[in-house]
Amino acid sequence: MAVGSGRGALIILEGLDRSGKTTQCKKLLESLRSHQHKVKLIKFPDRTTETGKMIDSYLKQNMKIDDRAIHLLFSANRWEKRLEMLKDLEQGITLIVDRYAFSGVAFSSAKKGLELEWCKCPDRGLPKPDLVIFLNVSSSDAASRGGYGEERYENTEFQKTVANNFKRMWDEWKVIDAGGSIDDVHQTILNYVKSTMQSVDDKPIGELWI
Ligand code: FDM
Repeated sequence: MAVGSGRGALIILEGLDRSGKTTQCKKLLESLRSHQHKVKLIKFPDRTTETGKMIDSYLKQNMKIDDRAIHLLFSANRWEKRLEMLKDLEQGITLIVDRYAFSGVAFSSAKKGLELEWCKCPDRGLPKPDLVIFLNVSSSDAASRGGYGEERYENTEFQKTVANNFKRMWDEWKVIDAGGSIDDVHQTILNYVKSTMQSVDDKPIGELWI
């Protein structure tokens, strides 16, 4: 593959907590970098910005926020990165993104009274991924991988509902069995990512859910 031709690809990794998503994002970054690809890793929520600090406080259970208001904050946390993401992609930098709007929808719509369609609205128009990889692990396996921490949402019942919500969106994704070895999962991801990077070329960047 020619390095540096065309725009970068927008690659999203999604999955339940403890699906190995963060490990796989890092391995993917290292592997692409070692082959001289221009690539960056970003993560949502980005806890460093002003919205991110509120989200962090909410997740650590230090602050109560209305369910819809926190949903909008998670979305704002993505919108504030939009221009930077578009600029990077146009400059040929591939972005690996650890969680995106799909987490936003899957987690929020696991709460009472929040419809999936309502949850999608605030993220409509964000840069559209060229590839979404979902690391699939059963919620009980995920819970047994080192156990959950203290953060909000880290319990088996809630994660089961989240898993079902992800399934309602995953028709166009690459769903990978995350139960395999770290290296096998990495190879599978790498193959999908490389073919996506070759295919984006100069195709315009789409808009999510439009
Ligand atoms: N989460 C993440 C949401 O509820 N909405 C979102 O839009 C995003 C991006 O925040 F439980 C949830 C998912 C997870 C928590 O994620 C923090 P990390 O990956 O553990 O930081």
